[in-house]
Amino acid sequence: MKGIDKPVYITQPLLPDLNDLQIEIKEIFKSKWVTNHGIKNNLFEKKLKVVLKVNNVSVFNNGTTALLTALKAMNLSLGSEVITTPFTFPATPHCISWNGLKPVFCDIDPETMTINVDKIEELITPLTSAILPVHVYGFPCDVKKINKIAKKYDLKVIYDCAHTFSTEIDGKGIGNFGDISVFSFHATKLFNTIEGGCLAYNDDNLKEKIYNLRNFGIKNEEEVVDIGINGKMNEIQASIGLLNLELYREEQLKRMEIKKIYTNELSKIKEIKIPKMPENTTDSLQYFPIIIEEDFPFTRNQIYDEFKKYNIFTRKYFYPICSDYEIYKNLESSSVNNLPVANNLKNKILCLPLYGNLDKKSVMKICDLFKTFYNFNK
Ligand code: T4K
Repeated sequence: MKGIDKPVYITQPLLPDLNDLQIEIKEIFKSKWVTNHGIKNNLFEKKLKVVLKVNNVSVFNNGTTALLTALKAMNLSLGSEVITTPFTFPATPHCISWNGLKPVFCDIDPETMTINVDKIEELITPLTSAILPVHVYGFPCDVKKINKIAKKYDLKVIYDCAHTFSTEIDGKGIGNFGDISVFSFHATKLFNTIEGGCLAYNDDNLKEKIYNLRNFGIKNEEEVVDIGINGKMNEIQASIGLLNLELYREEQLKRMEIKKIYTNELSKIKEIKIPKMPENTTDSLQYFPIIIEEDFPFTRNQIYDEFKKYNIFTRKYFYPICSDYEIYKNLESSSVNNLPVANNLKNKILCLPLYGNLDKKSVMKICDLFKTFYNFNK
């Protein structure tokens, strides 16, 4: 079978029309106010509140500084433990560690691939201060159960919503669960500002604290009241956000069509499992992960390598898992015995290309290649 002429990557950034961006940039240049809580930032936050259906939004220069700040804003005791998932991007446990806290890895649910809520309580110790679950690939965590556990043990909940822009559970924005939620607007995300992110939270009392933390802890010209960071989004990033807010819905519709083709074609192969979104949840369409079962003729790694020969670049998100990293592997919670599901899934998971501009011919090519691999020995 012939390969594809141009490389097909896991994603392609959603970019606004260059002429529209030029108009925005002209305005910014004219104003001479290019960063530090400018007009575009304020407008962007206002619009995001509506889209995310939350009371407060604070934008950041990337998702990682937003997550660092979210943890800092929770006032967790230094050295305390934060229960999280190993099945995530390194930023999640790294932000815990950068705050002088200890990540404690909890296994994942085999269906949703998010933190296994039935395993959280056994990891709680007198040192536990928070839970940091991740709505991985867009699949929501069991927010009700997490809330119940948090209440019972008086723990803070910080949600990593990097993959769930615009997701709703029973019509409620995904940023409404837990104490605070973190979104990433990186170029690889459905909705992006090239680099960027935000915090969403309903507690109005957090607003001033987060505002200060995002800007070195500066309250005013003569008072520095907190150990802050430089997390500010610049005005060009905010402009891209404003323009992309007009475009992301259409991008989602296009992705939905691609997902339909993948699902129709690949569900014919029973050795390929396609995780299902719960009925009460809208899909952000951030990623399209599939699970290559053991009885498929090719392993996940073989498929990944084969695709490369055809100019198709799938991704093994998330392999290795965070508990495999040299820096975390000696933690007690990193033992394979503690994380059997995550350790099994890391060798079977494969994310397929998903972006609006991906042409149907390439999608069919990917599906046909799977069928060729499947029939290889037949
Ligand atoms: N929490 C979670 C659960 C996350 O997934 C992430 C980020 C974060 C927190 C932290 O948020 P940020 O601080 O990043 O806002 C990418 C992204 O860099 C990262 O944002 C994302 N998660 C992660 C899942 O994916 P890589 O190492 O896979 O990126 P890279 O450079 O290999 O890009 C992937 C593909 O995307 C490329 O092969 C081609 C395409 N691409 C990429 C870029 C940057 C483009 O077509 N154009 C581009 O400009 O991490």
